[in-house]
Amino acid sequence: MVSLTSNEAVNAWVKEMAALTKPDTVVWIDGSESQLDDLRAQAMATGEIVPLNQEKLPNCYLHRSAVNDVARVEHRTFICSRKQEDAGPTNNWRDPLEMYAMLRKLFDGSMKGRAMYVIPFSMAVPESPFAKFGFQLTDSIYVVLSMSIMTRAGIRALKCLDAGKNPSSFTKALHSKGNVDEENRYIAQFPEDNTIWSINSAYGGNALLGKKCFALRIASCLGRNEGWMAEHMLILGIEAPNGEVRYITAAFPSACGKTNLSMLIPPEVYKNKGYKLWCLGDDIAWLRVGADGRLWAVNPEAGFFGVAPGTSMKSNANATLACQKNTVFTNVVHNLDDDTVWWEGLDKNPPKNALNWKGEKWDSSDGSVGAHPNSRFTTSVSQCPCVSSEFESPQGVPISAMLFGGRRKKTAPLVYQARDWAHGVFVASVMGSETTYAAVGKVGVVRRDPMAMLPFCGYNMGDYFAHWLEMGEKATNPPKIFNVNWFQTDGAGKFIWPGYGDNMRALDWIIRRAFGEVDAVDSPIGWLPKPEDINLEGLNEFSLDALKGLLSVDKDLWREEAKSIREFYDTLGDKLPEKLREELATLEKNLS
Ligand code: OXD
Ligand code: MN
Repeated sequence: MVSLTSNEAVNAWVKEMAALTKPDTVVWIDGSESQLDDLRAQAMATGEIVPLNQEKLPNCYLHRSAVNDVARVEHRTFICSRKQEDAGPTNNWRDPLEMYAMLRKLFDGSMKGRAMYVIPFSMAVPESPFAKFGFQLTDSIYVVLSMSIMTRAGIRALKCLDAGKNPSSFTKALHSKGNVDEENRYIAQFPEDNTIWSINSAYGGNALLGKKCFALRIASCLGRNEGWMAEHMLILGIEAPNGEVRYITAAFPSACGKTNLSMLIPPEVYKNKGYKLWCLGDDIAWLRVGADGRLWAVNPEAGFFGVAPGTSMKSNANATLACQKNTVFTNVVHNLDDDTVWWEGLDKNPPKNALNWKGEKWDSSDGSVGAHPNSRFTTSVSQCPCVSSEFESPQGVPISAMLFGGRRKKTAPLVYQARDWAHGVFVASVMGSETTYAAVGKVGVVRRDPMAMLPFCGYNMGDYFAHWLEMGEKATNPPKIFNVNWFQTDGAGKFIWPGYGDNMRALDWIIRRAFGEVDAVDSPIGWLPKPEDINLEGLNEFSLDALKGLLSVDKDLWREEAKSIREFYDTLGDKLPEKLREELATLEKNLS
């Protein structure tokens, strides 16, 4: 097919990549439903996607990935900057020339017998000043269908790039599923070339290159150079009964409930008073300083790539309702009785006549799981019942508070506020989460995951912290920074805080605090709420004493914490900003 653009830089690159990968045909994706329908028909014919019950789940499909290709592969993900120190100690690094040379061999002829799809896409609304454009080349229809949900793909993006100030500036994202060979799987980012090469995986985070590879790893580098930020954050609007909406972001490591918090349904007492919550995004935020000195955020994505297991009408009704149509499910259970889908935690009735995520006959009687723990739904943000009216707003929304946090059985209180921006950067930079059985390795040890960006920061972590500190200088009215922890447990290992919708009670304090409408008490680690300022109305089984426990600071545990923070900082070398060392020294002094 002929190119959809006269943009010479784009055409020359597509031609070069086609000469390397040698597809039978090159197909440009225009973003039309009719073209996507054709592709779905082709993918159904080969079994790449399976149609679901079109009455119960209109335009929904099931895809099964290769059994060896079910998750992001951090150990095979590389930052290929010319200097190793620019990738820093937290990233795998390869010399770009060596990496290109090695990958060229793998890409050589990798698309033979297949079509190469050229997907023009925009991260953020294409007309927005935040927008960044890219092209993904791929030999996977699943990837085309998913990218069409997750990004603004097609002619609209192409036209905005071509009409813009810099039509030769775009991200070059090359993807081939190759033969899905684990041993030769590479996810390589070349920040200095605005380029991503990914081969031998067709799984979301490795293959939908607009997401982690572009909107976080490459974008974090663009943001550093251009003075903005790309962060692993949800964006949420909290509407008060008077109609005023205040916006927050929250960064938690994977598997700590970002998607659930971004679509939270407030408890009855709040609903009855007229509070409403509006979702703008569940995973990524791009932030810029506005003319008013505040930080403004957009979600660069157009879709959710959410974890299915545990998602239900009880835990997250909004996500469950969002994926009732126009959704691609990956690696969930296929209920053969009515061609619907199921996963652990959806309800208590696993289907009897079903296929598990591998496509094997399955009925749960042997105790095995049916859906892969990392199975996913890919669906449009616009289908979320609580989508914000500002979701498509080109300038984004002004952020009043930023939340950080992980899973901590003890140590971290339910919520506390950093004293100022630099202290907030410190708190975020040492954010930790206890590992769970979901990941290989020792369970219950604290993994430091600065700003939840450990696997996603495209450059040296020390430079990244310095960029955060600079952004706080540029913003005259930056958001207030808070740390939250929903996961403290009692002696029996049971969660103390009810979590889910009741997290609204902490958000309520945070948002009032961000506007100076409520007091706080100083402590060695930052400002804590007065227990009586957290609204417990309607929470009958939860006592003020329990809340007091959740808001206490155990100095012994924190002295241990400070030691572990020092060890972590020592791994970052001399790029660690002096300001953060001072913040650590202040914490140590406060605890002595
Ligand atoms: C994700 C992740 O898939 O953080 O969003 O792993
Ligand atoms: Mn994520």
